[in-house]
Order: sequence, then C-alpha cells, then structure tokens
Amino acid sequence: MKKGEIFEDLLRAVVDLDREKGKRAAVKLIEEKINPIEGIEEGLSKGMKVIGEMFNNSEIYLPEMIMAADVFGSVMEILKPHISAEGLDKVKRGKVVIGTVKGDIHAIGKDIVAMLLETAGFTVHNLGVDVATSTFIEEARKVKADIIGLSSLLTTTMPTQKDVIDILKETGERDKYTILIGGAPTSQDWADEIGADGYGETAERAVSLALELVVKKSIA
Ligand code: B12
Repeated sequence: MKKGEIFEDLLRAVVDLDREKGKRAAVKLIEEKINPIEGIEEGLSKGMKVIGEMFNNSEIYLPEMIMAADVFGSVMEILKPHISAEGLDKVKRGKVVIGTVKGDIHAIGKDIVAMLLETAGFTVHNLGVDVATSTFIEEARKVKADIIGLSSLLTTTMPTQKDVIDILKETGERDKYTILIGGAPTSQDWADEIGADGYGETAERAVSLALELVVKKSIA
C-alpha cells in the first residue's frame, strides 16, 4: 500500500467517523515503517480540517465533531508508542508549561505539541484546557519554565494569549520566558502583534521553534 493511500485512509477515517478504518490504517502505517508524525499531519489533522469546514457549512453538527475527535484519539493511541526521538539525544532541553487558554476546551493539537516536545527532550507540564491566565504564570514560576506554550482554537479566546503576555510585561517577567503560540486561528502576524516569540503552525514547527529559541537564549 502506498504512503499516500494510507494518509488518505487516515483522513477518510476521521471524516467518515470510522474508528476501525482509522485503526487499520494506523497499523498499516506502522508496518510500512512510515513516520507516525507524517501520518498525524498528512492524514488525521487534514481530516480534522475537513470536519471543521463541514461544521462551518452546517453539513455536520457538534456530535459529529465530538465523534471525529474521538476517532482521532483512538488512532493516536496506536501511533503514540511508535513516535520516537530518533536522532535526538536524551539531554533534557528545558522546561515547558503548555495549555489551552481560558474559555477554550480544544485539546488535540496542544496535546500533540506537548507529546512531541517531550519526545524531543523537553520536560513538559501540560496544564490541560480552559487554563486560567494566572495558572499559566503561577506554574511557569513554580517549575522555572523556559517556555510557555499557549494554544487557542477559537477567535474569541485568542485575546487571552495576549493577556498572558501583557501580565508578564507588567510584572517585569516577560524576558524570563520564551512564549510560543499556536492553534488554527492564530498566525505569525498575530504572534508579532501580541509580542510572542514564535508561532507554530504545526507540532513539528513548534518543536523546531522551541529548539531554536532555547539554543538562541542559551548563547545570548
Ligand atoms: C475537534 C474540534 C472540536 C472538539 C474538540 C475535542 C478535543 N478534545 O479537543 C469539540 C467537539 C469539543 C469542539 C468544540 C467546539 N468547537 Co471546535 N473544532 C474542532 C475541529 C474540527 C478540529 C480541531 C483539532 O483538533 N484539529 C486537529 C489538531 C491536530 O490541529 P490544531 O488544533 O490546529 O493543532 C495544530 C496546530 O494548530 C498547532 N498548535 C496547536 N496548539 C498549539 C500550541 C502551541 C504553543 C504551538 C506552538 C502550536 C500549536 O500544532 C497542532 C498540531 O499540528 C476544529 C476545526 C479546525 N479547523 O481547527 C473546530 C473549531 C476550532 N471549533 C469551532 C467551534 C465554533 C467550536 C464550538 C464553539 C462549537 C459549539 N457550538 O459549541 C465548541 C467550543 C467549545 C470551547 N469552549 O472550546 C470553530 C472555531 C471558529 C472560530 N474561528 O472561533 C472551528 C474552527 C470549527 C469551524 N470551522 O467552525 N471542537
């Protein structure tokens, strides 16, 4: 079976809410020794994009969106143990506090970023979803974080990413942390506007950014 066909099956499994199809495709992907991260980005996540568009066009409703997230999660359970830190040494690279901002319960993308950062050698404190602005700051202080990761999937919760940065500026702690933002409605422009250090469009980009920025800081 070709790589593209497996990705297509993963995409279709999410869109058709077909858990068994997803599981079969995941097993195939592992048998064919394809990088699971590619399967997540090129298959599952693309399927989720389609689901989002269908929801937007009222072709599906909330229960279907919940079921799609469930299929995504089941397939991830199969892929997770096969995601390895190939080529990366096991040196701890720094501490990350990550969560989805207040008012927002989207978890999938943030959890993938958290998982890949962990695989890349970071110590990750995943605060979950609907995280209060004060909790991000308190946890970052408590664990002496190097990076704060803020996920937002709703246009209405994007300003909360800015709130975290603004409060850190007010308390004089802004420069203590590298702040990364992400989530579907966010962008590099938004990151620049609110004064974040980086924007990660995908989980892979989030990891490369984290590595770049931490190295930069250590030689600054
Ligand atoms: C699945 C889903 C849900 C699930 C979430 C389940 C879960 N456990 O997470 C459920 C059903 C609960 C849900 C609920 C709602 N949803 Co919803 N949801 C989605 C959907 C279809 C997919 C999101 C997803 O998981 N994508 C897959 C992951 C892998 O991608 P990702 O999240 O973008 O993450 C990647 C990158 O963004 C990045 N990244 C993410 N976070 C971070 C953080 C950092 C630091 C970095 C560097 C990078 C990074 O890396 C990730 C991996 O590559 C999107 C559509 C879309 N296009 O995003 C709508 C969507 C986000 N939802 C939407 C809406 C409206 C809602 C509801 C308000 C619906 C309702 N009427 O109740 C509620 C909101 C509830 C709330 N208060 O949060 C809208 C938002 C519109 C807007 N612009 O504000 C969208 C865009 C759908 C649409 N087209 O209308 N949703």
